[in-house]
Amino acid sequence: MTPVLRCGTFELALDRPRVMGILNVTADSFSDGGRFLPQDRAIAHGLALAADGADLVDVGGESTRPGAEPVPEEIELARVMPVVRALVREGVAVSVDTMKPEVMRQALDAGCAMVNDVNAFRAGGAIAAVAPYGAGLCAMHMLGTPATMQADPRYDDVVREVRDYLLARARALQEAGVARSRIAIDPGFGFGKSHGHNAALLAGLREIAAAGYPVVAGLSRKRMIGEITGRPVEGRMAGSVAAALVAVQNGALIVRVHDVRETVDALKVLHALTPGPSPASGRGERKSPSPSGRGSG
Ligand code: HH2
Repeated sequence: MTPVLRCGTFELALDRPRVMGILNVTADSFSDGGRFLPQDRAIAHGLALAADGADLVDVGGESTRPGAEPVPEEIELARVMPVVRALVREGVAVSVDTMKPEVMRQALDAGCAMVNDVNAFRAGGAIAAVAPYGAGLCAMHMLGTPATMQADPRYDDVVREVRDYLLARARALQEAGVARSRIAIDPGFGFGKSHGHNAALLAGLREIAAAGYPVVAGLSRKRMIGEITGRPVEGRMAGSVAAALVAVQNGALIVRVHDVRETVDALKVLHALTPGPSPASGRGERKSPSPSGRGSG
């Protein structure tokens, strides 16, 4: 049977790698800060990502780049909610990238298909906010906070420590009644990791995937790509596409990317020319609609 990630009214069949398109409605994101702050532009870009083949469009209103300052809840809500509502209305499978329980709750009430939390639902009330809905949940590993995480990250065994942390967070969600089929995990490339840590995690991704939860990998345009290629953020597309392919070959089932069309094409070529995973294209299939996105949990 094909494994699926249950995402509210959508089901992502994981018989092939899936693509999550990044939509930052922020003033200061590292690669596109300010670009999609005007809401009409953000909505148009979200629709374009979906048309390019994004299975999920991940809407975030707070940058988590190293050194970023937290954004007040009202500002984050004002940034993301109109965009979330507009994209949901257009039938897009929307993910909300937030650490805040109230943003999670409002986005889920608006019909969000997934909550993507770089803080792995550690905020007080976060698990209680998401558990009653049927949406997908992505729990990511981060050492420290965005303000401090790159100061001097240290691990004894980065792959084992990140895997154990993610499994503990998945367990905490399941203990609150969240179905296993709703949970994805993400090692959090660049979140409290040196270049060596990121490289070790990419090489060891299969060990993390072996736990049985779908693995999300976000390498797009990140510093690691810049360090390898010597390119500034705006010149990292090819490097990012290559990194997405490596992640998929190492067991990632969802890649979080800025350049959706190029990544979808690359995954199609990977599939066509090598045995292994099927190409990523098209959108998540909608199952019988339940308008509020609430489900059995
Ligand atoms: N990376 C970023 C933000 N959210 N979520 C997951 N699951 N995995 C990631 O690797 C990840 C994430 C940071 O990238 P970006 O959104 O492009 O930048 P910023 O945080 O500056 O908005």
